[in-house]
Amino acid sequence: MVQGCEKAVAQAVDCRAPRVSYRTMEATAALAEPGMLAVIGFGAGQADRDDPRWLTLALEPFDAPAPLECWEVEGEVVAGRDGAIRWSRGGGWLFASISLEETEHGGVESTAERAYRALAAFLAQQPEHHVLRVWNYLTAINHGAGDAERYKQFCNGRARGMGDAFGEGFPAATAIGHLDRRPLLQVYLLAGVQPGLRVENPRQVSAWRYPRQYGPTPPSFARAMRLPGGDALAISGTAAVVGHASAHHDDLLAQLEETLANLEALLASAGMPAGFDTHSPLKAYVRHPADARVVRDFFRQRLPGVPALLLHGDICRSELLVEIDGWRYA
Ligand code: 3EB
Repeated sequence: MVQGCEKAVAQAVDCRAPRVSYRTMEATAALAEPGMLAVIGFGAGQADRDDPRWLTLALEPFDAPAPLECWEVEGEVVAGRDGAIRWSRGGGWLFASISLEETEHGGVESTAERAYRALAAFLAQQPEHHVLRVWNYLTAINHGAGDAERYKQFCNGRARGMGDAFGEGFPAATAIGHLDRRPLLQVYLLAGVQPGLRVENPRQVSAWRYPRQYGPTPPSFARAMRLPGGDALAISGTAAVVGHASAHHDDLLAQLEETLANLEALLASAGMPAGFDTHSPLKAYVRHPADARVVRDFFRQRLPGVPALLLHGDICRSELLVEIDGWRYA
């Protein structure tokens, strides 16, 4: 196993980025496919499984049946557990996930710190220790006023837990509220044997430079990450934020257009081909279920052919109605 990783290090420039796709199939069949690094299921309808490559997220999909998200790599995949962390590796890439109940760790801030400390300690031991992309899903993200809002507490704990493992700069990220009643924090990530290239959006203030009004700890993420090898862009959660301000309060269509403008600016800034295609899977997190139809129509009209997964989720600022993240392959 270690030998395989060293080989991956030597060949990393040629490493093909994991390919992410949405597929309607059985989890057992997906997990049996060669090179399957991770399979993600959405919503309460998904059963738990022993396989560390399997992750069920507490985000309800608007589609039935919902597809699975599949991450495929070139090369042999091995998987295991390390304490609360479930991991898999293959082809120079590492998938790691951790799900913690807040009730066992004393609130969202200390749970976030715990989760990131555990991930950082684990990553420090791995050849694939360059964190490229992180997803965070937490309960009741907008609950609480001012600095006591749970998202802001999450940002405090995340920053404290990150430590040196994230010292080379922040990864691309998403942070979304799920509606499961359990106070559950789910964090998962993609890391690699080589660092990626951080990308910022010229239309937006970098999140780590947000002014104080957004909380005591600015959010720790890059707007996007070009994966080592250059053939894939991991796009962070992107919303109708211009400069540092939320645009178009209470106007869903205007927020969608602004979000798309942000996504296009990000592609240009990353040196990726313009536009999204049939291999560029995107997720839309939609705050109000009644808005899902409008979001679906927007994708059909403005992003035709793009695989889109719509999930019920709360965006980290209560005035934002929708957020989009995903992948663009060169
Ligand atoms: C924004 O632009 C919207 O805290 O990890 C987007 C992506 C957002 C990631 C995070 C937050 C995060 O600020 C919110």
